[in-house]
Parts: sequence; C-alpha cells; structure tokens
Amino acid sequence: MHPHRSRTRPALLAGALALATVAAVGLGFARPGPADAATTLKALADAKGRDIGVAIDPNRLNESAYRQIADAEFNLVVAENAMKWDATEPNRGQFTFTQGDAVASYAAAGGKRLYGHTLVWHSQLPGWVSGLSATELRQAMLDHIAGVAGHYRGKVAAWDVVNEAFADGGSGGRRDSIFQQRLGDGWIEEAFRAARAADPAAKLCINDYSTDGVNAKSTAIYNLVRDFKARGVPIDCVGFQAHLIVGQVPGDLQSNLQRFADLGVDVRITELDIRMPTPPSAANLATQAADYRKVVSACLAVTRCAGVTTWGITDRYSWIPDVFPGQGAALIWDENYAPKPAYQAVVEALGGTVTPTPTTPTPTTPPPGDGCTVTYVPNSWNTGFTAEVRVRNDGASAINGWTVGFTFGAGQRITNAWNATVTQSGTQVSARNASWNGSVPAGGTLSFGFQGTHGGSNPAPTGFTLNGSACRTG
Ligand code: G2I
Repeated sequence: MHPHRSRTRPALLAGALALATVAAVGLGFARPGPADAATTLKALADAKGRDIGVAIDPNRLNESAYRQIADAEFNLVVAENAMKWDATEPNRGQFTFTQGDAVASYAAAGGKRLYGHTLVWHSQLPGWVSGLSATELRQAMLDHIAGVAGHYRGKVAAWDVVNEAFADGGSGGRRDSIFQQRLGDGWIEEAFRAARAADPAAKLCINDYSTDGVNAKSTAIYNLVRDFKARGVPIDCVGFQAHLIVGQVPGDLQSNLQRFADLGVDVRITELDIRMPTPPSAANLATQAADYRKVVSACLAVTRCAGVTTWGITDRYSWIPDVFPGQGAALIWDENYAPKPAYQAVVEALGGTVTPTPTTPTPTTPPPGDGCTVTYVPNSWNTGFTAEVRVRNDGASAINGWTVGFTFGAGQRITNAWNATVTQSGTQVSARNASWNGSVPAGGTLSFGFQGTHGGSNPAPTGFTLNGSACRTG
C-alpha cells in the first residue's frame, strides 16, 4: 500500500467491473493491431495504490458515454468548477452546495475518492470579494474556508487550499492577487491553518501551473513548503497542474516531483492535459501519447506521488479552445469518446498490456434449427449511438463461454462496450463474454451493450452468430 494512503480503499464500483473497454481499430492512427486494452485505468491504478483522477462537470453525468467512462476508468474525481468560490459562496455568507454536492455524492456512490478544488484562488471569485477592505477580506477568506471545507469535512481526500499564488516568469515572487495585495505574505499560511481546522482529515495542498519542471516558480513553492514544514504550518501535498503543450514535457519533471517529496509532502499531477493545434495530426497524437506516458511514468517513479488527474474526459468538453483558440485535442478520449493513442499510452504506463484478440472459446453448437435469436436495440443520435444486443440460446443445452459476431454495414465504429469484451476489425465485430456472464442456460438470454459513432445512418448490423452458428433476428 502506498505510504500517503492511510485510509481503507473504497470498494470497487461494481459497474466498473462489468465494463470492458474496447480499442476500436481503424480509427485513423497507428495501433499495435486488433487488440483490446487489458483492463481499465482505474483497475490498473487501484492495483498500484495510486489515484487516477478526472475533473468532472456534474451536469454531464447524464450523458451516457461521459458517465460510463467516468464510472469505469477513474478512482478519484474533482469538480472542474463546482466547488470554486463563485459556485459555493456567490453572496457573502450564503453558501450553495448543489453542484459540489452532486460531485461529492457521485464520488461516494461509486467508491471514488473526492479531491477538493479549490478554496482560495484569485480567479472565479464572486464580485462581492473585490470590494472588501483588508480586514473584511481576511475574515471573508477564513469564513469561506470554514464554510466550504467544513461542509465537506471528512469527505474530501485532499484540498487545493491555495491555487496559483505564484507569479509567472522568472521573478520567483507571489502573484499580485487581491489576497497578496491586501493581506500580504501571511495569507497563504492563514489559509492553510484555517483549512486544517475546518477538516483535520483532509490533506492540504498548494497547487499551481508551469511548475512541472525545476524553474523559478516551482522553486518559490519549494521554498514555501520547506519553510512551512520547518515552522509547523500545516501542508501535506503539492499539486502540479501539468497543462502541457505537445512535445514539451519538462525533462526534469520526475526530479522536480522528487525534490518536493523529499521535503516530506505528497505530490500529485492535478490537471493534466496536453494541447496541440486542431484538428490534430497523427504525428501530434503519437507525440501526445508519448507525453502522457512520460507524465504518468514520472509520477509512478516517485513513491510519494499520489496519482495523476486529467482535466476532463473528452476533447468535446475542454477549457482549452476557449482560452487558446485553434488548440485543443488535449485529453485522452476524442470528441466522439473514442480512446486516443494517449489512452493506450496511459494504460501501458500503468502496467497494462495490449492483449492479443482473445481466442474464441470452443463452440458448443446448438442443435440445427434451434440456434439463437437476436434482439438488437439501438438508440441513435446524429453521429453516435448506443445499442444493446440480446441473444437467446434456443439450443437444448447450456453454453459455457460465448462469442457473438456481427457485421456493420454503414461505417459504424464501436468506442466502448459493457458486459463483453468487444473487438472490431473493419466492419466485423466480435463480442466475447466477460468472466462472469459466460454461462447461458438452454432458453436463457445473454446481453451486452456498446457505444459507437456512425457517419449519418445507423442501420442494424447483420449476420449475427453465436459461437459461429447463425442466429435469427427476433
Ligand atoms: O484554466 C484551466 C484551469 C487552470 N487551473 C485551475 C482550474 O480551475 C482551471 O480550470 C478552468 C476550468 O476548466 C474552466 O471550465 O477554470 C476556468 C475558469 O478560470 C473554467 O472556465 C469557466 C469559464 O471561464 C466560465 O465562463 C464558465 O462559466 O467555466 C465556467 C463554467 O463552465
């Protein structure tokens, strides 16, 4: 078990066990051949005692692909915006936790750790803060920390207590924020002490960007942490946002993480994304995969690195195009929820393997004329769809281990699946039972589902087979 982890790990989400990730082939980039990811990021990270986290917007959780990936692939969640000051205290002393609570209850229901972001930050402050005097601002800051960290007391594994407090460039100084201007250097320490009082069990982190390598800004934080540790100011961890540019992972990322760890704090990658010009080229997607591998590997090489969090699930929803026009494609699932080469790179960095396409179990052919009956239930939207496949075993004997085959006719591509391991090669799809649903009694029905993309029309597939024998459609 990892040294930073003192509490019992939550139970695995049962639904995650049911979800088999597919690596759809033929997506326009190089893959090691028809293969499926051996397991999920979550299972791999769980096995290593590390966090694999994701920033979420609770309003997106009713979108099925978003929800399925969040459920299956991550063991930690953080609110992308829902726990920030403007969201939680829009008017002084009036706290609103609806959105933040949605994230917290999603984490609790799925047995995922919850990361708190963020108590004090110069950005996304509600307007009322700017009018306060120094005395009022200090009290408002302390009240805000007490209100928010107190509300989530006992539920949050760690908080970004203070976010982005240091200046860009080579000055090594503080950011010229409202807190710095009005409260002076002591405000960070006051914030950490207030956070400890509000939630003694939460790890307390300072978080920043452009601090991933050794530079003036990261060294300024290093000096602050060293000072806090020397003086007994509560601080437990340092977050490195890692909003990176393709091909530009700092070569000293690992040694930078290590020097902080050597001060006696945990470290973590908190907001990883790796942007590139859009639309993405195959070459940049390959470089991005190598970059993700480097970041995850650097964390794993540092014993006190608690884990890696990506700042979102899909390129469909990312802050980057809004802030850097013409750039994006920074996450590990593309705009249609297809896993990118970077996804596979993270699997491999976490110790997962690319397994060859599983061999078909020995067919148990039903008596002629009996066979199987297929019901195919699609649910389509303009470019995507989900579908459930039900196959009744019409034979006289039970089946132990099944493979269902079928053929798409209109360019459909499966991006992820559940209750089966699904592989696609061209138009041909093969779905193999999961470990727990291989037995189908005579007269019983197996079912599995998947999500995919289509090019505008989405006719039902044809040529269904069960263990090599043709099925009727019912
Ligand atoms: O800027 C990227 C991240 C840098 N580190 C701290 C993070 O908290 C920050 O996250 C981003 C969110 O990803 C954005 O979603 O913080 C932005 C605000 O600075 C968030 O953008 C805001 C938009 O500016 C608002 O217009 C919008 O109403 O998101 C809000 C909610 O969608």
